[in-house]
Amino acid sequence: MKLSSISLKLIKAPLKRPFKTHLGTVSDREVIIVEAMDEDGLVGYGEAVPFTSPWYTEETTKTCFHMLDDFLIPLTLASQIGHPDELPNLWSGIRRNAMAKSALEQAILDLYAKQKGVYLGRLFGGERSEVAAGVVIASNDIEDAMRQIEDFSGSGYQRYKIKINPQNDLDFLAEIRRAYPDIPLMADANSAYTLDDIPHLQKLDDFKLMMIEQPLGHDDIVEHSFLQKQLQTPICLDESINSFHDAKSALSLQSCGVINIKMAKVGGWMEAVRIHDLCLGNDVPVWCGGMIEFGISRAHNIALASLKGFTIPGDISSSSRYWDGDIIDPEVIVENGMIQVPDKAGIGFAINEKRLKELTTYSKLYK
Ligand code: OSB
Ligand code: MG
Repeated sequence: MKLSSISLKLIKAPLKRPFKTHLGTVSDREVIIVEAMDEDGLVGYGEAVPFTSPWYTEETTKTCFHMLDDFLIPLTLASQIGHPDELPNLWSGIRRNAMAKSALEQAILDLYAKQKGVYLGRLFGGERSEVAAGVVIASNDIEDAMRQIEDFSGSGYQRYKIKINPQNDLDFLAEIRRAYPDIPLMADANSAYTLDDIPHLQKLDDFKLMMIEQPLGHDDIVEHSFLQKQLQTPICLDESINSFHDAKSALSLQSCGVINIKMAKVGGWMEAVRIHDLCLGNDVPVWCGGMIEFGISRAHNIALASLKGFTIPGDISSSSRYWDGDIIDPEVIVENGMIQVPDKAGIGFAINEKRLKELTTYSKLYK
């Protein structure tokens, strides 16, 4: 395929409201936009979504920029690849750094799909014309959380995910169930519990949760297998799934009933699709996780969620959930709990160049 230059842009914007978990608070979001250009003026877009500190993954905005700047981009520009399929092999000498790889792979795949004139989701077998939307409530105040659920319900979200920890879980869930006995509800613990909490976690079985996400250690697969056998509520793994290999281990050990696939965290489209295919073949449902993302990442997620195995509404919410003005045009809109899957070439959304420029704090071009 033709690839003539690549650019990186650092962009930054405040969140409409702070995103709070027991691990900390996110109030401002900084990501790296990757642009892959060809000689005909086509541009493919990717978005690298680590945080500015390593609270959720070991990668940060700075390490990610460094990996792209010093290793991934020079290596990729120096070797004229024939097809994006060659990227995993080309980058195999660079260990981990999944988010850096994912963003560059996204940009190159978007460019490739635009060169072919085909929608990116279709390139990987995606068939859905719309995807079900879910939303995350991340607050440490129950009244604020209840207000958010009320606000979001206007868009008809098909799944609500509430951040929990051992201090607030019973109060939060009881209050939500009192007001909304039947809404599709799940809880994300972000590793707030240990195996000592089994009797406490068993109490959560009463709340009819769709699943509990990542109750135990962020890098654990074995203890979750033990815990799953003591809980009725299915476990969903998020932090523990960083590769196809992790997913295979989790399925063999029956550590979970559901997997949250985050393309960024597993190193990009190709690894995400391998995990999807594995889960589909084993009747394990998957959903598309979120990273408090801007529109380019959202567009890639919508394309991924158009694949057959994504049967549970994920973390893909409207652009306006987090932003006063997203960088894509049109923005992602949730109506009656659904998001329309575009059918234009590549990611299927245009870039809002004006907004992108407003948010850009630094940029660098590579030829
Ligand atoms: O654990 O799923 C998580 C956001 C940032 C880091 C970790 C997580 C999340 C979310 C998704 O919960 C929020 C979203 O993108 O809407
Ligand atoms: Mg999670």
